[in-house]
Amino acid sequence: MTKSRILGRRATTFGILGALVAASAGVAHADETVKIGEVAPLTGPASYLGKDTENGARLAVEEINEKGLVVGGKKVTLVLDTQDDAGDPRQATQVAQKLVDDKVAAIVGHMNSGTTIPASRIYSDAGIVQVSPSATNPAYTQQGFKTAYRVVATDAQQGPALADYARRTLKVRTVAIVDDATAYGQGLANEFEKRAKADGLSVVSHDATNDKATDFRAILTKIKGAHPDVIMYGGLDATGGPFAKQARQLGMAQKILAGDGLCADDLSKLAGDAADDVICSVAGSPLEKMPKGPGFMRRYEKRFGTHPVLNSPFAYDAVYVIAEAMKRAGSTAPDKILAAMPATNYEGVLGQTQFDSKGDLVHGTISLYKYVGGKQTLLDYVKN
Ligand code: ABU
Repeated sequence: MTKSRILGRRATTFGILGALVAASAGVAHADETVKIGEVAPLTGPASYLGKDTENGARLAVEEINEKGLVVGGKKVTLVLDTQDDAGDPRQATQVAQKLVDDKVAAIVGHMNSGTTIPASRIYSDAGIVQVSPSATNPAYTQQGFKTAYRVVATDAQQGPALADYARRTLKVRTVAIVDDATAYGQGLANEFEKRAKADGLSVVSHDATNDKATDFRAILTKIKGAHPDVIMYGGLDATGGPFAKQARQLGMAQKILAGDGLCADDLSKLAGDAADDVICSVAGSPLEKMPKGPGFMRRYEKRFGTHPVLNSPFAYDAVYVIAEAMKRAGSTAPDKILAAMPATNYEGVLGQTQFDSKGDLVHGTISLYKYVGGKQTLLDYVKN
C-alpha cells in the first residue's frame, strides 16, 4: 500500500471519528443558550419572599431544560440571570439596566409593585417582555407599555374582594385603614377604601406608616380609641406581622384584613398568635385546589427542601409562559417573543393564563384565607 493511500485511510478514519465526536457533541450540547432575567429582593426584610420567587423560576427553568426546549428547530438551554433589587425602586432600575445589558430574552419580575413599575420603563424602551409574578398595583399595566405582563390578579380585584368580605360576611360597619406608603400597600388600601365606602362602610381613619417601621403602637393606640369593627392593613408581612402582634398586645380584638403581601403560611413567625387575627387574600387561585398544584408543591419541596411560600407558583408559570411564547415565535429574539405574547393560552399550575390587551390576566382569581393555630386555611375564592 502506498504512503498516500495509508494517509488517505487515516484521514478518512479521523474524519469519521471527528464527525462522530461532533455529532455526539451536537446531541449533548445546546445549539443556543438564552438568558431569562429574574428580579426580586434577595436582601432586606422581604428577601425570603424574593428567594421563594427565584426558586419558582429556577424550578421551571430546570424542568424545561431537562425536558428539552426546541425553538425554531434549535435546541435551547435557558439560564436564569438572577438579580437582587432589595425591594428598592432605585436599585430596581439599576438591575433592570444591567439585565438589558446582559441581553436577556425576557424578564420574570420584579416582585414588588414599587420596583416593578419604575423598572418597566427600562424594559419597555429595550423591547423586552416583563412578566411580573406578584406586582398587583393596577398602574403597572396602565402605562401603555406593550412589554408589561403579569400572571397575578390586581389590587383592583383584591381590594374590593376584601371590602366585600368585611361587609357581607363579617357584617362590620366601621373600618380603620393603615398602609405602608409603598406603591403596593397604599394602592391596595386605596382600592379597599373605594369599595368599602361604596359598600356603605364607614372609614374612621386612614393612616400611613412605612415599609421599614417596627413600632406601630402610636397608630394602633389612636385606632383603639376609635373602636372600629375591623382594621385593614396594606403592606407586606415584614411590617404587617409585627403590626398584628402589637395590636393584640394592646388588647385589640379586631380582625385585620390584608392582601397577598401578608398572606403566606409564614405569617405566624412574624405575628405569633396574632396571625389568627388576620384575614388575607392571595391574588391567584388556591394552589391546593388547582389540578397541578399538589404536583408543583411536591417538586418544589424535593428540589429546595422547603415549602413554597407565596410567589413561587406564579414565577414558575411566568417562565413557562415565556418559553411557550418562544416556541410559538420560533425565535428567542426579544422582539419575536414580544409579538407572540398576546396569543398566550397556557394551562399551568395557576390554571389558564390568557392576557387582556393591557397585559393583565383575563381570568384573575382572588383567594381568601384565615389562620387557625397559625396555619393558613382557605375561606373562599372568587374567579373573575
Ligand atoms: N402583591 C404583593 C406584594 C408585591 C407588590 O408589591 O405588589
